[in-house]
Amino acid sequence: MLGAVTPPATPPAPLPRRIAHLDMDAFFASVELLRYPQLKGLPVVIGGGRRREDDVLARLREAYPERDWSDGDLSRIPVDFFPRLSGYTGRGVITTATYPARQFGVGSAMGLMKAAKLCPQAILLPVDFDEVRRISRLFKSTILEIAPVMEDRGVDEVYIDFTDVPGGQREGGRVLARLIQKSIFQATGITCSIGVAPNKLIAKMASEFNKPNGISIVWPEDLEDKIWPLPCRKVNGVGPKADEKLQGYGIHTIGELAAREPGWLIEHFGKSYGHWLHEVSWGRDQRPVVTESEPVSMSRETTFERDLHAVRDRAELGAVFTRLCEQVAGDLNAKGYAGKTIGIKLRYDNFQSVTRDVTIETHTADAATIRRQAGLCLKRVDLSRRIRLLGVRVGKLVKPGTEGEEASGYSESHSTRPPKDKATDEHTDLLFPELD
Ligand code: DCP
Ligand code: MG
Repeated sequence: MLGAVTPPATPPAPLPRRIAHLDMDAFFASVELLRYPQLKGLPVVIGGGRRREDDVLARLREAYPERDWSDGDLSRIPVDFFPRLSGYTGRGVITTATYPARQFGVGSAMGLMKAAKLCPQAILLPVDFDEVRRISRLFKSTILEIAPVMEDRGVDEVYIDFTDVPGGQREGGRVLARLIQKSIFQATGITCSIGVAPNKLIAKMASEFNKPNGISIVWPEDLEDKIWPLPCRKVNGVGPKADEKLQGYGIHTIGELAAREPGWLIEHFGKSYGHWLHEVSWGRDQRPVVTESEPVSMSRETTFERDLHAVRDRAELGAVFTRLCEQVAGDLNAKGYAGKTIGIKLRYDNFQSVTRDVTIETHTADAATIRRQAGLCLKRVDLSRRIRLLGVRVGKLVKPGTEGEEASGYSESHSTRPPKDKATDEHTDLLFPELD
């Protein structure tokens, strides 16, 4: 017999990557249902402006002056008392809709007037950004107590690396996903959906498979069955333009994309995008879950109920402009940032957009300074046309105290309507009356 042999020390094999994507269900609408639980199960759409006070309560006090309605009474407001979509006129669009409303075919980015035709009985409520932010922070901190590697992807979604978290490998991540879902519901009262997959790319698609309040587990071997039948547009990174071009070549699904030679894709879509299309169609994505990202800019913008004119609507426009500057300053101060580049964005009645910006000597988070610089930017654009949208942005951000390092990450913006068109920068450089 040979003596006992000590096996050579080999490091344990790394666990297979399990990445989760979590997305809150009908987020802005769900936040409203916390305040008004009597609306659960009903079609509710969010859109048409920002909450200033509690509008419903104010109307209630007017209608029933003899009763003493207080904030605690919100959940007792009769359903009949809420504003309906029926008869809506204006240009608002839907920010989001509850699942019962979606059954009528209404959803994100649809005009409220069109939605009113499809579902006139839907209840229309404004967004409460403060509450949305509060719940957003709450659900993210709930996750961090359970799984420390989390990437913030915006107000209602995150990636979480399950790989090394206890329970993160059990049933492919289902056990941990269930725990997180339950904990978020206990903390916030809102449901979410989670996809767990070998990487971010597939996890992002998977979180949509079982919405609302669902969990989907995707294994590498599910590529053919679960991913290839999906339209190319489901890939995060294939936008409407790329999709149109793919369709032009008869490529409608991810499977059809995977069937193309990488060389062909590179020839038609360029080296980098073509190669990327090939990789994603085969479900490959090595991007890590990045735990910290810093905003590069903060902005606020608003679309007017009616197009405004710089001279004729000077007072109104001036007030909105000042307010936007104050809001951006508020956002900066709330998060402890200051910025050096101050810019404006305008969209004219013909949907053409222009942007202008200026970089100043020292970083600022001061509303009056932002207002002054943004006002100078405004002098550099054509103000003879009617204006549909106005926005203010502060960029080149730093966190005072964390010396010099400029942030390199995402842009944080708040819009009272979904953004989308890309700004075009024309240099008209005309001098027009100052707005004040
Ligand atoms: N949102 C917005 N403008 C958009 C899209 C979304 O202001 N163009 C807001 C409203 C949503 C929230 O962001 O409530 C989250 O966006 P989602 O796309 O995740 O949509 P929901 O959470 O509302 O619905 P779902 O259940 O499909 O995730
Ligand atoms: Mg969501």
